[in-house]
This record gives sequence, C-alpha cells and structure tokens, in this order.
Amino acid sequence: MKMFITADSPYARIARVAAIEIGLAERIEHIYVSNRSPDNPLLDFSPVCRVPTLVFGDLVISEARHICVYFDEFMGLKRFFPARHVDKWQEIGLEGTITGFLDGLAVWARENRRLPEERSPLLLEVEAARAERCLDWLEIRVQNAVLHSQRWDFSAIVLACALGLADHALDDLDWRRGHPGLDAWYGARTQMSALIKTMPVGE
Ligand SMILES: N[C@@H](CCC(=O)N[C@@H](CS)C(=O)NCC(=O)O)C(=O)O
Repeated sequence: MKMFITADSPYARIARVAAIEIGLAERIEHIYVSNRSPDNPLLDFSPVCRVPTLVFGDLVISEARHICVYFDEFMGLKRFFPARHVDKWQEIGLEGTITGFLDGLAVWARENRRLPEERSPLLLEVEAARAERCLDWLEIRVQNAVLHSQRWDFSAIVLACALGLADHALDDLDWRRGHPGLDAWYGARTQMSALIKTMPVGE
C-alpha cells in the first residue's frame, strides 16, 4: 500500500493521522510529492492528482474521508466512523460542517500563497467571515460536549487538522480569541503522538 502526500497538506494529514491511529502507518509507503509539478509521480495513478491518494494494487482512492473509510474496513474496525447512539444524521451534519470549515481555511491559505496584489479581497473577506462563523458554532459544540475531550473519530481528526492549518498558515486568523473551549480541546490533542509526527512543514 502506498500513499501520496505532501508535508503541509491538511487533507493528507488527516489520512496520515488515521494511518497511525489505526496501526497501518508502518505498512504504508508514504510518498512525498510536489503538487502541480509536471513530473509528479502521482500523475501516473490519478488524473485528479491531489493528496492524499492511496494506491493498493489497481485500487486508487483519493479523498481523505474515503481513505479513512477504507482503513476502517481494511482493519475490520469502526475506528473513525463508530456506530453512534445519537442520531446518525446529527453526526453527518457535524462532519459536514467541520469539513466545510477546513475547506474554507484551505481556500484562504491557498489565496494567501499568491502575491499580495493578486489576492482577491472579496475571497479573503468571505473566508474570514466563514471561519469566524464556524469557530463560534464549534465553540458551542465543545462547550456542550458534542465535541468532547475523548472524541478522536474522523470529525475530530479533521477539526484538529483544520486548526493545525490555521496555526501553520493563517497568521491573520486569531482563532483562539473568543473560543476558549476549542483552544483547550485542541491543546489537549497537540500532545498526541499522531499529531506531533504529522506536524505541517513548509509553504
Ligand atoms: N477533498 C479532498 C481535498 C484534497 C486537496 O485539495 N488536496 C490538495 C492539497 S491540500 C491538493 O492535493 N492540491 C493539488 C492541486 O490542487 O493541484 C480530500 O478531502 O482529500
């Protein structure tokens, strides 16, 4: 099994964390690639050419979520998508909001990589507002323990990787201000070895 990744992608980080947590990391060859480079070896496997991409024989899986589902099934576990006692659709709603939060931060971080004069002020404003709304929403879910301290499933991993992206690439987002519960939730997770080992590097 091999997995194409970059050192700074929050999506690749989700899959890397999942591989560690489920005990597959040592069985996966991690291949670091340079996104958008014409000689990216991932082009031989995927026309979409985004990280993470998992390759196993003739099977090619992109999308961090699908890779996590695959890891669960491969190991015969329900590690990242456990059966819930609460309404399954509430869980799916939560996951969608957290994923949307990450997607917004990723768009913002990508825009920040452009030259200042090439950045869209509208896009930056829209993403900053989206992030603030999501942070307030998430703070409530931490305070009422929907996002409780023991939770370390797919949604929680995505949230940790999103906040890691904010710390790594979004200096202009002071996300801890006004969100003490989220700060504490994330602070406890940063001590976890899977997050330490996958700390974003570069760009
Ligand atoms: N929805 C995808 C997003 C993956 C994604 O956007 N990866 C970025 C890196 S953060 C990428 O590989 N971009 C390459 C490109 O846009 O050419 C997932 O969940 O895995």
